[in-house]
Amino acid sequence: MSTAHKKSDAYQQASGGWGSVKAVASALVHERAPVTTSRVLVHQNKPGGFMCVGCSWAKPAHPHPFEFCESGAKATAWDTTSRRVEPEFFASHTVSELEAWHDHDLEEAGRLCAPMRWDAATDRYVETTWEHAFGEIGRELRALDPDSVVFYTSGRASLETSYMYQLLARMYGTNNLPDSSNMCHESTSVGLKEAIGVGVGTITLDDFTRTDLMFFFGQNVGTNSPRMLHDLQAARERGVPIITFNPIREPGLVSFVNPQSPSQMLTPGATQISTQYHQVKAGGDSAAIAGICKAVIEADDRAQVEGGARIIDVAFIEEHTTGFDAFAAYVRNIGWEEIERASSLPREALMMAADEYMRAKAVIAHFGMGLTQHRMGVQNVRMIVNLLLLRGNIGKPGAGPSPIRGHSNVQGQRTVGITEKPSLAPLDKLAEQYHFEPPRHEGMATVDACKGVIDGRVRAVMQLGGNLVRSVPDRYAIEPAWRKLRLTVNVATKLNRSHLVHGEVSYLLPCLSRIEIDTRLGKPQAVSMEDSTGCMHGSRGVALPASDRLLPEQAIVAGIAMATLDPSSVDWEAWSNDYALIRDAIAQTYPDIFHDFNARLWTPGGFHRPLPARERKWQTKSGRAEFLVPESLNEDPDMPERCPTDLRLFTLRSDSQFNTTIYRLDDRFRGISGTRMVVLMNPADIARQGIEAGMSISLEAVSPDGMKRQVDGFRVVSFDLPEGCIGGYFPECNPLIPLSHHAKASKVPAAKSIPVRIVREAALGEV
Ligand SMILES: Nc1nc2c(c(=O)[nH]1)N[C@H]1C(S)=C(S)[C@@H](COP(=O)(O)OP(=O)(O)OC[C@H]3O[C@@H](n4cnc5c(=O)[nH]c(N)nc54)[C@H](O)[C@@H]3O)O[C@H]1N2
Ligand SMILES: Nc1nc2c(c(=O)[nH]1)N[C@H]1C(S)=C(S)[C@@H](COP(=O)(O)OP(=O)(O)OC[C@H]3O[C@@H](n4cnc5c(=O)[nH]c(N)nc54)[C@H](O)[C@@H]3O)O[C@H]1N2
Ligand SMILES: [Mo]
Repeated sequence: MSTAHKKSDAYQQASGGWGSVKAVASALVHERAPVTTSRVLVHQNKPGGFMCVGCSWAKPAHPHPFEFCESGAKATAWDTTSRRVEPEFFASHTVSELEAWHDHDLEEAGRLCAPMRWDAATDRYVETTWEHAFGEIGRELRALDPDSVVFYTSGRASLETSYMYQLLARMYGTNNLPDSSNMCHESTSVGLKEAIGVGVGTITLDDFTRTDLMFFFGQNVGTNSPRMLHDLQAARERGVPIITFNPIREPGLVSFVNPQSPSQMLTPGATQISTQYHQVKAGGDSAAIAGICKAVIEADDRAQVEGGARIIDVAFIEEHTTGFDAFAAYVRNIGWEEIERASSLPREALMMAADEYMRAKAVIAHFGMGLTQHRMGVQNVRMIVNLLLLRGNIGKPGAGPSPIRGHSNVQGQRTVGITEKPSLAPLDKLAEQYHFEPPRHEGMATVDACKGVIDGRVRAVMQLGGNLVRSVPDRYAIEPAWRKLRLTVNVATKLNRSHLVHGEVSYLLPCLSRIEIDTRLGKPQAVSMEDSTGCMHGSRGVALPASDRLLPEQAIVAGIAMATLDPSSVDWEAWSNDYALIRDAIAQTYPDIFHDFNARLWTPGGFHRPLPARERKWQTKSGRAEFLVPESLNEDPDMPERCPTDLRLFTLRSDSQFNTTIYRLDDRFRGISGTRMVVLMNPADIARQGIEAGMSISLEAVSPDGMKRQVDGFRVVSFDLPEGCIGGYFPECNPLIPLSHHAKASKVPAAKSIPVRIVREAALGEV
């Protein structure tokens, strides 16, 4: 399975353990986090406390004494920092001057404290009042065509804020409601919806105790959802095998030391996480899964000939699915050479995975960005469903697809109407509840919004969180276009690049973090979110607000709504002062999911949304679960013939970042320190390119449109990954992704398979 070359300083220990405890402590010290931060951490993910701002992994009904992980603790420390960006900070730095700062330094400057308006005469953000800010934003919005305005949400905002925000956009007149999901698990939302009738995973934490095999495709649990390691560890202790597909041997997927288990901390007792580890080529998952399915179908064919017990679940397939015959014929037909070439895995490895699969009675398939951020991202998700359907692994205890979501409420935002697709929002219901005619035409997803900014159709961008100029593709085209916008409004906690690349009129509106105490008219308020397993949780802040001039997101959305919309049937002001009223409104719009919302808000472990697929009810076009014949096993079938030295770049997160927020330049687990300007390469590729480890190179995108996309100053690092694909960091590599290079159907930028070539510095000099 791929080469065994190991970088000398790569992390050789299990994830978690003392390294993790040390990293938490140093994050607290580094942030000069007040003593209270360590007290704050005790309430993280606890009933009655706050839900972590890190990832969206499930929160158990009976939490561990410290229900947080290294990443979550860093995220908390980052928000509860003692550093402040007061108006004086902006008085002493022009925006042009701040543009020269490193992204890390911008955020590290501290929490934003007061509403600010950009002043063209001095090129500075100057303090303003909330009243003035809402008034001008309202006037600007009223003067614009609603379809030229984009309302972006990064997946952190609560269910309450998100519901208000989509209502504001629709009452204003647009479905332009892209969110971070458009760059993330939208391939899942599209693929699962088509295949099984719900766009989300079907498992809950309870299924972990009943499963007897788990697959892990393209997700880096050790850094991106580490609390899940507890659940994986418990399953491993019951003897449940875990089969992982990932181009890189991620330490968190190899083994784990539980920092909360004294016996594991004091003895060398790491739990082995993956029992099989397959270093699939980036973009090779459809092929790998096709190989496993082929082995299963052929074993079943043999069983029929020999009169043995059937391998596939015949009764389930007959009663619940459609498209099986065509899919079975397809996998019987494809050759192993094609599967091996497209996955970079030998047949024996896939047979080994298939053998384990055929033995297991209840199987969960976890997956992340390694699957969704590809041209064939939706197909990859459908292939997971194909695999599960073969043995009836959906809608029974211990089994099902498990997309591991990113931002802490990204799934919930979609649930309460943040979507550009009118078919996914209950427009009739909204019309009836609020007496207005919602727009019925499709709005812009994130890549459409970016295209709109470039071609001038978009005139204003509101960002409820996020850092779009860094997180989207094609930065070199995006930034100059962004500066031509009429209006940019950023609701944020910390300063980032998107606040500096601004429109003619620009506002920076600082909000409370979910970790902070939110009191309205003397009454403490709580918010809510949905985790990756479809459970809804209440969350109450415990830390003192960073400044007395902050407003909660709910009040900011209400302020903009009141200044923009004609008097409406919504009492925005009442909502912004009592979030229980917003929950009542949500319950009225979505009674199946949110009935008795306020009464159920603090259900231990959250209350679960009904998911028809869990009950084997399929809300698909055919009324059954649907097998799909894949279009192609190649990661990018439309890409014209490539030159043999071209490579496929996949972009990664380090253990010291949260998306565009970079905490530190190190990546402890992968043994990289002091810089993120690296490219991870197989030694054979290094030799083939005629370069050497340690050398500085440039990367150039192989662009379909002939536009030049290049990034410079990347150091070559020899690394254990399959030939033909290379790794680099997000967002440093984003200028290389053409905006058009996205998943078919879901439009998720194909950030895990960017066609690139290496440009040597010498060659650069010659140009
Ligand atoms: N600490 C921390 N936590 C986070 C985040 C963060 O930035 N920092 N971000 C949050 C967000 S928004 C999200 S979406 C999630 C993201 O969490 P993940 O889904 O884990 O996303 P990535 O870190 O982008 O990388 C995914 C993994 O896929 C592998 N991979 C790359 N290409 C392929 C491929 O073609 N096939 C397969 N099988 N594997 C591949 C990579 O080696 C990597 O291990 O994490 C969330 N949690
Ligand atoms: N190349 C490449 N590109 C990618 C990815 C990749 O793997 N590779 N991943 C994609 C994915 S999965 C995602 S989710 C996107 C993320 O893209 P975005 O949503 O654009 O970015 P974030 O970095 O999550 O947003 C960070 C900012 O949010 C603000 N913020 C933090 N907390 C709060 C809060 O409580 N309220 C408000 N209002 N603001 C807050 C802070 O100001 C912070 O600077 O990036 C995508 N881009
Ligand atoms: Mo994400």
